[in-house]
Amino acid sequence: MKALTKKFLLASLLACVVAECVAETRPNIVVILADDMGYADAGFNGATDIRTPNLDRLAESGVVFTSGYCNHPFCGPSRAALLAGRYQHRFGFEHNPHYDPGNPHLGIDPNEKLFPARLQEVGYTTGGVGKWHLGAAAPFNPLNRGFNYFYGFLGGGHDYFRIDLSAPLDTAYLTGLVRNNKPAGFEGYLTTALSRDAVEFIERHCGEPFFLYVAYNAPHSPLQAPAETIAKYGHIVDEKRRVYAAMVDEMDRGVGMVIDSLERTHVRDNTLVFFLSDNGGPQPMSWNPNYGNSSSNAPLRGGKTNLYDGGIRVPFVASWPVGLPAGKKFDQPVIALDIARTAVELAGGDADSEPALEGVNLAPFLRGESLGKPHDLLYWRDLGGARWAILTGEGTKCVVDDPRRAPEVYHLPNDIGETTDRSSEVGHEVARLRACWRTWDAANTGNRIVPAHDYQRLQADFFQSTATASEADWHSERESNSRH
Ligand SMILES: [Ca+2]
Repeated sequence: MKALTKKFLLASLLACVVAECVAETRPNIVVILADDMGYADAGFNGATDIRTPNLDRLAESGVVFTSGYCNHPFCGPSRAALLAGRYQHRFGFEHNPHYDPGNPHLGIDPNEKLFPARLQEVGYTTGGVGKWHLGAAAPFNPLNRGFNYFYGFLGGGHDYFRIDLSAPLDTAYLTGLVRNNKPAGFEGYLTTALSRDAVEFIERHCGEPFFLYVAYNAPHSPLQAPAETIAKYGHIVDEKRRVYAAMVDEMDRGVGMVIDSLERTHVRDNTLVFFLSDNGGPQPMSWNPNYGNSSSNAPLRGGKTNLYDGGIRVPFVASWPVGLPAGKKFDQPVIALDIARTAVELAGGDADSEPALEGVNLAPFLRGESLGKPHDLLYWRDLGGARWAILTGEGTKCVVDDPRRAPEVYHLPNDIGETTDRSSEVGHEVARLRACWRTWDAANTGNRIVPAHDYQRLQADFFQSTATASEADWHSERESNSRH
């Protein structure tokens, strides 16, 4: 037995030596996604009433994107673009899918190769933790779409303290969690449980190149946080914001757990960590003054669902100690789908096989090796193109947020709050940018995701009217047959 142990130790030692000789130079990749977090609600973006020491530590160790954008002003489509590395309209993902594990047609196009699958091809072990929201049936399951491991929930959100398996199936926020497709639960506060699982993934895979997607549902509604954390924010008068602050605080603590585990396992220096929100913070609306989570997007205009910057410009950081400068701000526009190309190219993977990734590898720009700007033009689309926006690399933005209104033009570097519409002065610019947007849109396809509320209505219509009619037909046919 002793001899065997010695043999084992010797083999382990040799394995370590060999591993040292062929030291991995490709970075590990960690993408941490917040949900509905306001642009102004991180310390590195100026928050003073909410404390985010771990996000700030991450920001100080890397690059803060002051003009970092997500691809859509709400959850599902934004995540689809992030993971596909392509504009989500290329494959018809323009709405939030309703949670329906029995519907194999409601989710991200099976022909899209998500970027973790491209990392798997070059030897990365890939894990996902948290919110999925890209379809709940088998064709859309993370394990079938490039992830070796997934722990979390497949719908668009979750209660932070409980699971209720007796709740109706479409009550996605109370579903059980899954770990590699097996039923799972969570202990305590969900954000912490997800963070703990992310840490365990890192501890299991720190000896090999890995990719980890930590998709928090925080600080998305429901507004729930541990009482003791809410108590830390007694200085915030607004009760909703007090809870929201505690949710951000808990998420920040989770980010700290993830960073600490990278340090503890000695892989922090060669791990590229992205942090961003999937869309801007939701704000009260004239027709729904209670809407929102009391987030702040200041000084941006609007919030979640808007194509003004409050809906799409988000807290956004990249940190890779051995590969990127530290303590830098990058002001030129970048977008969430850049993450996929950056990760795949740094991993030595294939970013160009069809469907090719559309983003830009940001690393050379952040190191100052590539001069100029990463993007000439960025695009957004909603409601099949009735709402749209286009942004130039210089920060001129043309936007139709309300389909009933004419395109507006803002120059963001000197009007970050989109207060002064310059469209009447620069009519030629409106025409040019609209033409550019149409050229981009020509390669898009129609939306294939039935919006959640429409989906419920269609189901209700089907069962309440169509089914009643078919039942009547069935019985009348039976009666008629029995008479013959
Ligand atoms: Ca969201």
